[in-house]
This record gives sequence, C-alpha cells and structure tokens, in this order.
Amino acid sequence: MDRTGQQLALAVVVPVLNEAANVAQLRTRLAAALAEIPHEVIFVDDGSTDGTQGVVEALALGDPSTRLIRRHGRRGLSSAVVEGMCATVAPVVAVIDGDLQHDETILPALYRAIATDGAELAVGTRYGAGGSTGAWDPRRAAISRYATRLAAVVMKTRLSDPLSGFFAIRRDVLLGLVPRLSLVGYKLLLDIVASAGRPLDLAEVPYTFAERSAGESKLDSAVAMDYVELLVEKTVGRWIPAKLVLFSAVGSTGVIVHMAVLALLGLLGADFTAAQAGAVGVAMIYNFTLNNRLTYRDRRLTGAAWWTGLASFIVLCSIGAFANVGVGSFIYDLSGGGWVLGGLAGIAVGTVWNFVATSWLTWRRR
Ligand SMILES: Nc1nc2c(ncn2[C@@H]2O[C@H](COP(=O)(O)OP(=O)(O)O)[C@@H](O)[C@H]2O)c(=O)[nH]1
Ligand SMILES: [Mg+2]
Repeated sequence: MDRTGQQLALAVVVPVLNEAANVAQLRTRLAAALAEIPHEVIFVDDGSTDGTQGVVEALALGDPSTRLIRRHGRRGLSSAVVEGMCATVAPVVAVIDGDLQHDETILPALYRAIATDGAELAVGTRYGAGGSTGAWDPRRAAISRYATRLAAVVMKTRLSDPLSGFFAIRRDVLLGLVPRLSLVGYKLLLDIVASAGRPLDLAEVPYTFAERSAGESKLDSAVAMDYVELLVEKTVGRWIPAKLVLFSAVGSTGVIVHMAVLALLGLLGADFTAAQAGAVGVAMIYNFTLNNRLTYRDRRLTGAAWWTGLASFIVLCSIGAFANVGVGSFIYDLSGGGWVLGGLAGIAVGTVWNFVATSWLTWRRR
C-alpha cells in the first residue's frame, strides 16, 4: 500500500548510464503521466560517472516511490532491466529509457492493455500506425529498419517493433522466463519473445521516438555485435553455443587470411614449408585478435594480458592442430581413404578443442 492506501499496480524500470541531465525531468513527467496509477520508479545504474546516482538519490530521499539500484561491474542493458524488474512486487512491470526519448504518456495505455484488457505483453511501437522514429538521421533509421527486418525473418515475431526498448509485461510471465533469457546486450524484448516458447498475448501502442536532448547514446559497434550474438543464441543456440558459432565464423575468415599470406609468401619466393609456417603464424594472430574483439568482447584482453593471451592462444591452438591431424588421419583410415571426411573430422575436433581450451584458459571469466 502506498500513502493513499492503494495497492502498488505498476513498476517502471529505468536503465540509466550517464543520464544526470535527464532523470529529474523524467521522474516529473512519469509522475504526471501516472497520476492515476499507483506506481514506483526503479532506476538501475551501472556505474554512471556523471553524477546520475546522486541526482536519483536526491529524488528518492523525498519520495519512497523512487528507488535506485546500483550495480557494480557494468553488465549491459538487458540484465540491468531484468534486475530492476525482479526487484519489485508490482503485478505489472514496464521499462522506459532514461533519456526522454520514449513518450511516457503512453504508459497508462501499456499498463491498461495488461491490467484491464488481459494482454501479457504490451509494446510501445515506432512502426505501427501512428508511430514514428521521429527525426532520425537516415543512416540510423536505415540501420534500425534493417535490424528490425532481420529480427522478423530470423525470429518470426509478429511484433512491428521487436527491437523496442519501451514495453510493459505481466510480472509473473517475466519471472517465469527469467531462467531462459540470454541477457546478451540491448534487445531484451526480442530476448523475451524468443525465450517464451509460445506466442505471448500481445498488445501494441504506437508512439513517436523523440530526439535525445541531453547526454549521449551508448549505441556502438559492441551493441551491434551483441545483437548478432543474441540472434545466433536464440536460433542455432539451442544446439551449439553462440560463442562457438562466432569462433568458427572467425576461423573461417582466418582460412582466407591464411591462403592469402601463403600465396603472397610464395610469390615472394619462399618455399612451401616456410610460407605455410608464416601463414599459420599470421592466421593465429588474426584469429586471436578478431576473437578478442568480437567473440570475447565481454572479456576483452588489453595491455600485458593481450600478449600472455596471445601466447596461450598459440600454444593451445598448436595442440588443437595435433588433435586435428591425429583425428583426421584416424577417420581417413577408418573410412578407407576419405580425404574430405578425414579433413572435415579433423577440422571439427580441432575447432572444438581450440574453442573449449581457449575459452577456458585464454579468455578465462574474471
Ligand atoms: N543500467 C544501464 N543502462 C544503460 C546501459 N546502456 C545504456 N543504458 C541506458 O539505456 C537507455 C537507452 O540507451 P541509449 O544509449 O539512449 O540507446 P539509444 O536510444 O538506442 O541510442 C538510456 O537510458 C541509457 O542511459 C547499461 O549498460 N546499463
Ligand atoms: Mg536513447
């Protein structure tokens, strides 16, 4: 019960990272929009350095319906939102960005779609009739449309805006899904829909995306990579770990690098053995660098750790090469001289060894 004796009906989770200039105004706007709905607002901060936490604390001191969760060791947007959602007992939970880009005046409609009309999930959409991405530059708009289409094709969702960061969900439905969520990166809504395993009862409410007036967008290439990993995880991830898929993809491009270096050294007059050795060395460094940037961007090695990481990568992959040749020869014999079969079996075993060994030793979880 709140001070007026009404039961808490809605919790609004606001993920924030360096939004000091926006949070106070957002809280005021939320209070106005939700005057009729007993609610609380939970800010989830991942170590802002611009004083955001202080601003939220000042708001919360005078208002028990405003709360702050401080997380340590930044772990990304989706997990921040879920942590906020798990910290309330309100029967309906919503998420809204902390930068005033989402139109908070549709929150009551999102809430009622669930509380009154029986939906399980109500999504603010930029692409439905009456919605709009607002004054986006053409490049950003194109990226967003492309990513949205990709989601529709890969995940077969019925959502018009599956990448929306603005939605409400029944708390018990969310809690049931939490163990299955991937929580990679930014796209929690897509994660939820893909993890549900059945079509959720859905409502959509159009709104116009506003321009950011203060602070900076945190959208960068890592976010794009997170998105790719989430798509992989939610599709083939049932059978193969998403990181193994990325690791293998990097390895496939490494083959091209290998062949290019081999050809180049050959042209420069090296004999085959020397050229092949050079190609192996370059390919290993290439694989290590790319995996460090993409596959293991969440545990990226820098400075001195980059060099020890490279050394361990080379040692482990050399063992993988022996396993590759050993298993390849074994299958070759077994299949009565199958070159292709032997070669592929060797590659499969070598790749899995390289992946398991380096994820365990080179990119050890801290
Ligand atoms: N807690 C937390 N909030 C984040 C993180 N990354 C972004 N945010 C917040 O999430 C909201 C959306 O991020 P933003 O950078 O505006 O994304 P954009 O609108 O797609 O450009 C904003 O309120 C950010 O402050 C994060 O890693 N942790
Ligand atoms: Mg934004």
